[in-house]
Amino acid sequence: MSDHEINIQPDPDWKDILGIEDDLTTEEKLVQKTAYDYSSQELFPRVKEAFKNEIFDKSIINELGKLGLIAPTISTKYGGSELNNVCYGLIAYEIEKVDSGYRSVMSVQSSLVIHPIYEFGSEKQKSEYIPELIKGNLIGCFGLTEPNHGSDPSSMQTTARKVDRGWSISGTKTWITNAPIADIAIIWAKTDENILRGFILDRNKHDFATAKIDGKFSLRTSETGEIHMDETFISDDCILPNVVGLKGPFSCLNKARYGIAWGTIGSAEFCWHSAREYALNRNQFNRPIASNQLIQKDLVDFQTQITLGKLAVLKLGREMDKRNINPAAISLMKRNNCQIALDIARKSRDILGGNGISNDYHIIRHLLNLETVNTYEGTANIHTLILGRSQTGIQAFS
Ligand code: TGC
Ligand code: FAD
Repeated sequence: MSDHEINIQPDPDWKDILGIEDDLTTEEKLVQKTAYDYSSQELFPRVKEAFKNEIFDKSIINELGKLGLIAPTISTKYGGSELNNVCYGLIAYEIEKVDSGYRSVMSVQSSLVIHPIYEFGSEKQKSEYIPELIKGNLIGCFGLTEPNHGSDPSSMQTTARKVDRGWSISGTKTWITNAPIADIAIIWAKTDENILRGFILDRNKHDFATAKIDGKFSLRTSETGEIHMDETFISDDCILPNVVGLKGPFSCLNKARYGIAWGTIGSAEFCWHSAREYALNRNQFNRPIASNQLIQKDLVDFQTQITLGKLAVLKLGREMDKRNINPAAISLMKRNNCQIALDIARKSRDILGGNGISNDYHIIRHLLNLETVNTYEGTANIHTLILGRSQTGIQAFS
């Protein structure tokens, strides 16, 4: 290396070359700092062991609740903070910098459990459940996927049969985040008239079983399971009264997919920064591997993709705060940011060579997690077809 090269320092703004973070309001920066401090000080130190031993520490939900990091957009009437969608995105981004499994837990509780009760629930359901869910005193899960119906939930087999003073629910849901530890489950089922409805099942009141799915090689810090319902009786007041049809679960997915579009940028950014640091400190052929053009190209590709993905998801959040956005725009960002994050994690893993596969360096964990994130909440293919339909008007699913 020449003297000239040694004296050159990285630009101080290399992490955020477009100054995206300058576009955040004081409140947004404060929320981001709270999420960053918690994630780096409380989640990061536990993640290696949690991933290795496939453990979810339930106290994390309480900790998130205490800091106001669950469902921050909900009205103060039910214990929320009435923050905007950008704040919610920034929370997902900071938590997923540590681990997609932890972000998953926050997303499900916020977007897939609290959101449907808030939007579609009765006043009694809202006041009974939302304040406790926001504090993290209750844990919820969202049951849409079934063993034979994942990408196509419209064909689901779970039924809700009308009986005297209530409903009898039968069916199996699978791959359900939080199911084994959930106090309540939002279950989507078809009535005798073949109409999709949402129900709140409560572990204290209703009879249903949740078996844990062990041995995942991805999202090992979050619990996943099945939900079995065999003529589970629930009373009339457990139906979500204010929504009918697939737009119920899909509108919850809009919120969660938006959070994923932010979260995956956090995960990708962790991998980029780690790979850069490693490349600057790792010498081969008597010079840092960062001196090689091939390595620099990867780092520049990471910077470019992350900068564009972050700018676009911030724009999406700002639009969601202003108006009802076309859900295809959310598909665009979920699909894009999952794909770039996966690519960045794979290439960062490569930059770390053999060390890249060690849990000690975290990148392999991010890579394995992102395989799930790219699949759940609509696979990359499904979002491609949603976007294809949006611009051609032609439905290519079947
Ligand atoms: P389609 O005919 O397109 O629509 C049926 C009705 O739903 C409405 N709708 C939406 N409403 C709000 N937001 C959206 N994004 C919506 N998309 C559709 C639509 O307007 C229509 O309403 P109406 O009133 O006219 O009846 O339905 P389709 O059956 O053709 O759906 C096609 C497709 C493939 C897009 C859909 O099935 C799909 O998105 N599949 C992917 C399934 C999926 O994402 N599952 C996720 C399960 S939950 C999960 O993964 C949680 S992971 C949690 C974690 O740990 O983070
Ligand atoms: P399939 O639908 O069988 O798809 C298999 C493959 O075929 C995919 O590559 C897909 O893209 C492709 N494919 C399918 N149809 C088409 C088509 N028309 N054109 C082109 N390609 C197609 N679900 C919940 O309800 N709640 C949860 O909390 C939840 N948490 C999850 C947690 C984890 C760890 C995982 C792994 C999954 C979770 N899921 C959850 C389920 C998840 O949403 C589904 O796995 C996902 O929607 C895909 O469904 P599937 O696995 O049945 O795959």
